[in-house]
Amino acid sequence: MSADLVPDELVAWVRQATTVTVLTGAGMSAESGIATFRDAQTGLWERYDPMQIASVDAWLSDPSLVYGWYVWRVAVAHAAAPNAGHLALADWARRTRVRIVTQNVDDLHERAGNSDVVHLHGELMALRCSDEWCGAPYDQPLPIVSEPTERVTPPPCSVCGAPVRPGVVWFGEMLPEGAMDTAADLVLGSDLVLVVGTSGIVYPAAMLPDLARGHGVPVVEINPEATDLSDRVDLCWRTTAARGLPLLVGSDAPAP
Ligand code: BJW
Ligand code: ZN
Repeated sequence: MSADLVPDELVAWVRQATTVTVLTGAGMSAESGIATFRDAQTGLWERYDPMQIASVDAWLSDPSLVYGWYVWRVAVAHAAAPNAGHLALADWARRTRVRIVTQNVDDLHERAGNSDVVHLHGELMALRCSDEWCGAPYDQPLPIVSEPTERVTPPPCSVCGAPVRPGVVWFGEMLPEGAMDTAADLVLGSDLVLVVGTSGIVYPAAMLPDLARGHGVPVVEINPEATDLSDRVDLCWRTTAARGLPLLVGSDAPAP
């Protein structure tokens, strides 16, 4: 199947669909220069053990290493721009009901112009107090960090003095309240679900394609590589987000 030709079956689904949900993962932002988690060589997790850094245990045992890594990632995300895939989804949303459910903690969908975005794993820019009873947001300027391993002592919360933490969801933590229920409702209320740039190994997000299919909603994977989900979708299109999505959205464009 050609990466530059939208599969016929997908064109038909896209043209018939009035409501689409797009589930995105790190591969969605790869062509914006934000490294994925698990891709060989480029993945952050080739250099750092994810369980060590993106985890509650790491936060508790070495908060300045964890905080410094996230401050660095905030700067990387700030410097990045939405790619052609993000822009195509925003364009599509101007004429079709397109809702985004993302595992990404960057804000590239919003910056591309999508307002209907559910963040399952939190948001990089939404730092907050680590005391769960306080949870006050933190909006002070962040220090400049040029290396991912530079340590930064988390500042104290201005309300209760507890350390400020990244606004993301680590393994073993609950997803933001209501996020999974909203995502499930969106998927079940769709005529088509696209799964873009995720390895499909992190739950409960990886349940959403199964939920859709179980209710007869066609699910299409857009990813240059096979994933854990590939055998559980209706169609796999082996292309990248920035190449495939503009072609797909173009196939649904109104006649001139
Ligand atoms: C391209 C491309 C291009 C490359 N174009 N594509 C049920 C069963 C089994 C386990 C569990 C379960 N329920 C819960 C668990 C435990 C755990 C879990 O899933 N573990 C698995 C590892 C087994 N889940 C949790 O703990 C979750 N919490 C929870 O369930 O709470 C309830 C609970 C609490 C306590 C006890 C029990 C239950 C929380 C999960 C939080 C995940 N957090 C992270 C870090 C976020 C912060 C941060 O950014 O630092 O989220 S981990 C990391 O993985 C991040 C991502 O959002 C997530 C998914 O990764 P993603 O997006 O798929 O990226 P990659 O790198 O894996 O894949 C990239 C893909 O892109 C590849 O396929 C490439 O081919 C492709 N690609 N270029 C398109 N240009
Ligand atoms: Zn506080």
